[in-house]
Amino acid sequence: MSPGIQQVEALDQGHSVCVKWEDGSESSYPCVWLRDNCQCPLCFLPSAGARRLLFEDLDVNVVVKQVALADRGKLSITWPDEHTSEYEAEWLKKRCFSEEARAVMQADLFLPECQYWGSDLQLPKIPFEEVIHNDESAYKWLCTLKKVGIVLLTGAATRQGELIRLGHRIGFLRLTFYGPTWQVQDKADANNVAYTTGRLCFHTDYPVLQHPPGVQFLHCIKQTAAGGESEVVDGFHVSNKLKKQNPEAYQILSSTAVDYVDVGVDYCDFAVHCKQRIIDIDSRGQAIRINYNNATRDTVLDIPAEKVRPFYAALKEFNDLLNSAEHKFTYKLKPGDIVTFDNWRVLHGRQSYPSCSEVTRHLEGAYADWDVVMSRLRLLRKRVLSKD
Ligand code: OGA
Ligand code: NM2
Ligand code: ZN
Ligand code: ZN
Repeated sequence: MSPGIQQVEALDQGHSVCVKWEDGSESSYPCVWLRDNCQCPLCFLPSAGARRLLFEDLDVNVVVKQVALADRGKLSITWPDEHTSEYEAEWLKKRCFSEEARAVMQADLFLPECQYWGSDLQLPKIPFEEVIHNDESAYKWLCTLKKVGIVLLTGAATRQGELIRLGHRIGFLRLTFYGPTWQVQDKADANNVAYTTGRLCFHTDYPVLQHPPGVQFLHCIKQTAAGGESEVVDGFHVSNKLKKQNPEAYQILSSTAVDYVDVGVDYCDFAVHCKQRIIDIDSRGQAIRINYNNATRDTVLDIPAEKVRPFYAALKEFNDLLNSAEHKFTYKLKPGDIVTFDNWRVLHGRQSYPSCSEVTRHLEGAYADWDVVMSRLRLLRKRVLSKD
């Protein structure tokens, strides 16, 4: 239970309102924000949870005419044009502008907690059918996927279509040029290196798309006896290491726009080009997305000739760190396993396997966007936590 309001007063010549809470703390709210967020039916459409008020109709210099503590402990404001607004204590408390309160709210919305790992990874495992049928299991799956970046779902049927079911569980899958789901197997005239028996070095999928898929699912339907092992590495952990050990390489990889290309035919014909920084960073210099697939990195390299060797040297440093025994985790998918991972964070690869006239290895793959996955996670959290 959050504390009630004890007292309210206008401050700053009516430009802000100070709320004194029953627990002794205080919060100050700028009036322009209060007017902008009036919850009355003229200003807010509850059925959409959205603002009706037009920005044109907001006076950004607005001051209060009168503030009062209304019935049931609400903040009540009368504005100079006689419009009135009421704000509930709990609603205000959550939106307090203090640094601590904002940090709590942001953590609650975006779950930024990140557990780094290396070769010591304890691969989290959950039975697939539990995730499909049980909300607690699905919630645990998505929380772990967000925090650790990888979860193995076990015991799925060894036929195509299980990822479609998983897609329905979260909402919907991300359609790409390779189809709603796609079959990873050795193919004649392969339109992607993934569709051969060759080794795939550490990569993230689809950096050629402006908004690469956030989450990837790989369902093992058939596994070869020899070879075909999977490898994963925590790209955020390795990026942090690179930043410490070789700041210059980190600077180059986080600032150079690299061209990617993918031209061919699959779900439909495509000619996709995009520029991405291999280590995408936020305003604090922290890695937020790895965009690295050596196979689709374009032959076109849009940097001055004198920057080419330093770029390759930087990429070599990163690639070596990814492949160090300390960082990579190796495992082999069994039929019925579905590996689910953060394609913005975790780089994956596979060992080569013998080519054969018949199909000896078959994975079905699919993508989802983080928006859809996080949306389902928040809804499951609400349902699961309101049960107890
Ligand atoms: C892919 C891929 C992994 C595997 O299809 O992009 O990384 O184990 N496949 O075949
Ligand atoms: N597949 C597996 O970036 C890529 O080309 C990743 C995508 C073919 C859907 C491979
Ligand atoms: Zn209003
Ligand atoms: Zn891949």
